[in-house]
Amino acid sequence: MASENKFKRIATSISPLKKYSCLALIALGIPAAVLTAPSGKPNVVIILADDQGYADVSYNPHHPVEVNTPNIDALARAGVICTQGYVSGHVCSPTRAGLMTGRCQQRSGIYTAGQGGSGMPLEERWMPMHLKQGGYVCGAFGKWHLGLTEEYNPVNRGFDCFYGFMGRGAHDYFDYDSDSAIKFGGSIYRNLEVLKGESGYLTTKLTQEAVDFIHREKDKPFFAYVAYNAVHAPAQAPEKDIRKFDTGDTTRNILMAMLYHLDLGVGEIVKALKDAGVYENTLIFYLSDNGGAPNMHASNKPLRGFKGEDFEGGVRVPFIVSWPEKLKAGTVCDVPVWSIDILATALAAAGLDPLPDSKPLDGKNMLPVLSGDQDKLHDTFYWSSGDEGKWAVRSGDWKIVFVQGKTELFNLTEDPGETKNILSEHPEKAGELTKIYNAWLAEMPDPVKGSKQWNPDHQKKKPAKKKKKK
Ligand SMILES: [Ca+2]
Repeated sequence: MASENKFKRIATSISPLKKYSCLALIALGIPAAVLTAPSGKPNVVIILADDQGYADVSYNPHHPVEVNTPNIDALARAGVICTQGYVSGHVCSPTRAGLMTGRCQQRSGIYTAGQGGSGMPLEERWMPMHLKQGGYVCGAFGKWHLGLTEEYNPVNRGFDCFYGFMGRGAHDYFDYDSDSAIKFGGSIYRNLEVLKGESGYLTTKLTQEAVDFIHREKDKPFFAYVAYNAVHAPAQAPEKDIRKFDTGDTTRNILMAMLYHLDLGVGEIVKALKDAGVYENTLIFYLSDNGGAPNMHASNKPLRGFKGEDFEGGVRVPFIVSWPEKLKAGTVCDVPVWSIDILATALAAAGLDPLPDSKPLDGKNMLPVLSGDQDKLHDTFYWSSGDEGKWAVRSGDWKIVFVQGKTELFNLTEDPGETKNILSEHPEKAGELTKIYNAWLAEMPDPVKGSKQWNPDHQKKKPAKKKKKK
């Protein structure tokens, strides 16, 4: 794939010895990931951006000229760029539900943002609960979007501390008290307490809270979940930063100023890890929760579509994994992985099993593919927003995308931009993928809420199969 070759050239120019050393180790039968002796359980940091476009990061060779993310690029150079890193949802809340449970969020009855935002089932085992077996101190910062009321607060779901907002997708970046009615993000909390009179640019504030946590907990293994609402709408940034950009598009200028602060935050978090002396043994994941949003004039080049769609632009995102003590810097991983693998990967890195009473994970440990020891992780990837009428399946090079009655089929290796619908040339492949989807869907429960929107006869009627024939 041309785009990935470009990624590869960038990474190779950064670390020309990486490929040689990895191949040499494999030839000797030594997995690269066991090169260095562990120095205790790694810290785990997830930096989750919101609605960041695939090309709105300057390590991507397709990035528009105005995009400049030196700190995210530095993190990429220090670790592994996953060129085919997916999220399990095409909007905010479903991806977060899958990330926190390591399972397809549909298994928790969450297909849409409204369902996840109303509260993920409490019986699920959440990522911090698993990590606490290993003595991890767990902090959540930023956007939650997995339930509005106290029982869903992160401190009641396994986290030891929380600074951020519980509510729906958006939050004002300057006026923290503007939305106490929870029309969107709601109040700012510290743990269970609603804060009043907080001030400052919210992205900067979240960074500071995460940095304070790292310094405070540096002597223990810790898990920091830093879920920025940047660069989600509303389009707001300090005026002086907006003026740095002159794209001819006011919204895009603001987006770039928001991205500037997000990138600064990544730099501050990495600096805090280094200052605290824990950077080398910290496993950092950087990704966006879904593709770039059209209303923010994001760029997902060269991919098709945006947030809210199952085309690649909606679900393939900037995705970096860094663990200096274990993973070679300057590596590119073209093996498809997805966000629900993060939990299994963190547990494997920590030498922990999932909690004995948790349901089976769908995610898998990514470390063997990140280190080059393994060239495949999953046979199939699924996306479904239930009765919103959108679903997709990727299996190998093939991907089928169904949108409200229209089916398209692509070969992603030949056509990563999903420009050519080859359904009529390969009807048997479309049938095969539809069958795979229907079998998967039949395993999934009804949604947690919004049953009126759900077709109660979906399994009996098999709408996906019927619609395929149109
Ligand atoms: Ca989002």
